[in-house]
Amino acid sequence: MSVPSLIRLLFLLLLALAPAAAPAEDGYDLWLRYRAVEAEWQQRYRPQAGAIVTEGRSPTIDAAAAELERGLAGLLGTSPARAGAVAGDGAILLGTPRSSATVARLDLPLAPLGEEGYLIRSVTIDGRQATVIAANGESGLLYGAFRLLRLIQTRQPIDRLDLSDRPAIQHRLLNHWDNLDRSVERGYAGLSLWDWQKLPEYRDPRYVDYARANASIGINGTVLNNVNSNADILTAPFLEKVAALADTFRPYGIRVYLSARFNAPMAIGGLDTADPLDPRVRAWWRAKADEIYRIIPDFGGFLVKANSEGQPGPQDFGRTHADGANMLAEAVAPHGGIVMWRAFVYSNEQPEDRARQAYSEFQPLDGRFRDNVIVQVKNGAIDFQPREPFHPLFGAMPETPLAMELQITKEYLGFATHLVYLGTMWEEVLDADTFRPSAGTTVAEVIDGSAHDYRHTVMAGVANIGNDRNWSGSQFDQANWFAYGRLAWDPQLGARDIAEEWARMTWGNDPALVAPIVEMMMGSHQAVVDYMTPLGLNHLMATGHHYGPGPWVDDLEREDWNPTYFHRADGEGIGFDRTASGSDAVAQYAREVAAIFGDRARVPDDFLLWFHHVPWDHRTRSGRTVWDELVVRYSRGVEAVRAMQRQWAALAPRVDPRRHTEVSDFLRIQEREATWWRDACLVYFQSLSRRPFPAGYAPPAHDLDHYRAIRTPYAPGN
Ligand code: GCW
Repeated sequence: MSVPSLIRLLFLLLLALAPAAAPAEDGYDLWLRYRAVEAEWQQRYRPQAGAIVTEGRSPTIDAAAAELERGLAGLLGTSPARAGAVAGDGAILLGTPRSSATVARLDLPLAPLGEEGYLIRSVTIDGRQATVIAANGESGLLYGAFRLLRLIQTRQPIDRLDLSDRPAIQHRLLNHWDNLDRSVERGYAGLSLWDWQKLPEYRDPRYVDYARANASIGINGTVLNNVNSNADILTAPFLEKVAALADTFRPYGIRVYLSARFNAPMAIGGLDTADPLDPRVRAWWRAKADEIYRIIPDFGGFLVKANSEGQPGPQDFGRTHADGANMLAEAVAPHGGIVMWRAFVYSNEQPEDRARQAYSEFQPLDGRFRDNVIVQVKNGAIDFQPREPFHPLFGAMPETPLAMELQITKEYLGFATHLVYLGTMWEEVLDADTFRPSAGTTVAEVIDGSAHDYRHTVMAGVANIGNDRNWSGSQFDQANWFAYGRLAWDPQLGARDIAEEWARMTWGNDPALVAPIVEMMMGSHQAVVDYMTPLGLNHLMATGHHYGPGPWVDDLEREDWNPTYFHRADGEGIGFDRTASGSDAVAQYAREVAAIFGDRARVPDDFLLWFHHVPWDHRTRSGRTVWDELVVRYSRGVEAVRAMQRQWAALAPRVDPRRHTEVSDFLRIQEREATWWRDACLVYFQSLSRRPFPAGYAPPAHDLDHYRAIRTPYAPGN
């Protein structure tokens, strides 16, 4: 052997002996990282992880067992054997009373758990100590398996367990705004995961990881295509592709749904009308539904955006939203399907305040929908703005199940680069008191059906998922996917608890890591509101792509697309008067709520300019004038981002370098953009208020023309 090859050999030998460096993490594993627990926890957990016992088999039982195998192997470094019977101490028994005679024999209190709930208990089986994960339905086993893993991932004891859980909402769905060419409307995480061109033959293994991630947080349905939909998805070749995805997701308890284009009978069916009362149109949809259910027997149903932003709908034929929804509902009813009909409608011909239009259109239709129709309402009345008061429809349609639609993807909240945890925003809406029918009836209770005894309950989240390695476009945006799933399962959960759970699973359990991460997350939504749209301002974004500030824009074709429509600032004051002296949108809320929002002295500062037009010198609750308060809040928002930068920098020794660097770099983008937002908005508003900057606050670096001249034509997601 030559000397150089000897040196090489020695070098390789040394390398092999060096302690193995952990592979660079890129975020692909999400919150399912399953990195090894600390030695003392290994000691505690291992006795409970002797074997994984399943008496019966099925794709879902196998998926649950495989996840336990994978998780325990990573977390505990053991590979518990899969067994068909409890043979020694430490078994994890997984089964329904149907799949497992042992589970049936244990006679556990499963009745209150429904089909998807689960129970986990430390038990003794024939003298052997075991942990049983039991459920009525197999998806409950999957949820129970993920729960057990989560206990370990967050370092909770598992030796004396007695817990159970069930979802509060039946249909916990992702809505993908994915187009058939793989572009994603409002998507900031790469292309669509669905590789239509290679389906149905090629099933990207990533589809399974997608399903695992969703199952781990309880999501049980996915609408595959954009609500601005293309009728081609309903043609036979595409339905075969959809069926392949449905087959892949089924073991994970996930059903597929499709967005249906209302005029599909014309676009792909050769009819000359899509009138929902025309018998030929009804027959076409019934046949289409039959065709879908033949190949996807558990197809979930349709989601529809109709007569909204140019989409076709029943009003094109002189019919109502109820006529349109009921026709589709009739088509899927024999198969057990549902129709989710979106209430996001507004029309330019209507001089009515845009915030009022959905309520005006839908509230009078209460009780006119078939019983498998759910009306899907965004969390606020305008459009996923950084902060909106809860939508007045919640509580106002007792005879019609209402779904809540949240936007996980951050169209109006800094895209994927800004660190913004949405859990707190969603919690704020879910906890809001509708006062309908009486005080204490929260939005969450409307959505989970308890307030009005809804027959169907649905939560929908517009997905932030694409084919980026980290799935969501940034490490921290994964938290929003996670939080959405957890809240859809249980809308009463606290945003802080969810953040902590996610932080532990995603970054590690070191308290010196968890505490600052949770703190960053908990303050991040208020920060973005402050530097973009404080005090109840909204829709100040630049045109089309909604990236960056454009509060001066006043020349768009529709009045209610212009930021100036929403802020109404002039030399005298600022804000949209939605009280009785203005559009009276407050009257759409319960009397008690209207009394608060409609009163300048009682409305929270966070919603002041949403409901009121006030003079620049109006005193906010802080004691400062509205102008000074704007300056303070915009500046505070930027400062909050800088504080996050410092907090994150201090965590460098505790976080793997690749993910740490990515987050640091994104925070730099956020700091630059937050500053841009603050400066552009303040320079613009000052050109109207003509007030000086309060002491201690420096005026922006440039003049208004500078900010107005900034163009960003290639912003993603448009
Ligand atoms: O927020 C707006 C978006 C549109 C979207 C629409 C909707 C899918 O800018 O991109 O279209 O809402 O929710 O229908």
